[in-house]
Amino acid sequence: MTSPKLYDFPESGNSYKVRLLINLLNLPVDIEKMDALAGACRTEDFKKKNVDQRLPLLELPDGTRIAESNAILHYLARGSDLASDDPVDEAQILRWMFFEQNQIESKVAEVRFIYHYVPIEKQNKPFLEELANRANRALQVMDDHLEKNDFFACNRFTIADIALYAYTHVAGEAGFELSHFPNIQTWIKRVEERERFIPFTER
Ligand SMILES: N[C@@H](CCC(=O)N[C@@H](CS)C(=O)NCC(=O)O)C(=O)O
Repeated sequence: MTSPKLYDFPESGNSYKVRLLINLLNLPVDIEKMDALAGACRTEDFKKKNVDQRLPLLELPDGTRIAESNAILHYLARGSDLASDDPVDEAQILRWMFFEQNQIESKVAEVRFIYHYVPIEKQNKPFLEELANRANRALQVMDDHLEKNDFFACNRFTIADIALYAYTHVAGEAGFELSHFPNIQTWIKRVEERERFIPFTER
């Protein structure tokens, strides 16, 4: 193996982040699609690759493996203009990538997952409502930041934007009203105008 290999779950926004970065930077990465919904990463064999048994997972030519979408973005973007070597700028990028995992992935994406995959009779309505309230607050934080900034960190497009774009642009699928967040809507267009951008549906 001479190129890194991405174990990809095409329906996952976390996997999409990595595919989007690979395309934007035109990186030589082999992609192996896995059907996580059918339990493909819950096998003993896959557990040997990633103890957390989730996707995406990046495997380097020397056999080293990197789990967690944002760690993979951080690794693959190093040295490019989507990352930064400056300690303060790098911290600002990471700040928004941690926010993404804490506030967007674990709330907006969770609500979207429940809407899509949990039968309505099994949905816990009060829990879903609380999660949606918290997700709306997180979207408001993003919208407020974007009122004075075109992008999330360093005054330019970085992997922080890629991380946040993945689940934010499909928030409507989870019942969130993106028209309440006009700055997010403008930022989404800005991201989608990038050269070599690919949509979530390109799998
Ligand atoms: N924080 C992790 C989340 C990974 C994750 O939850 N992956 C899901 C898909 S979005 C998965 O592999 N689910 C399959 C399973 O749990 O069996 C990341 O950002 O990579």
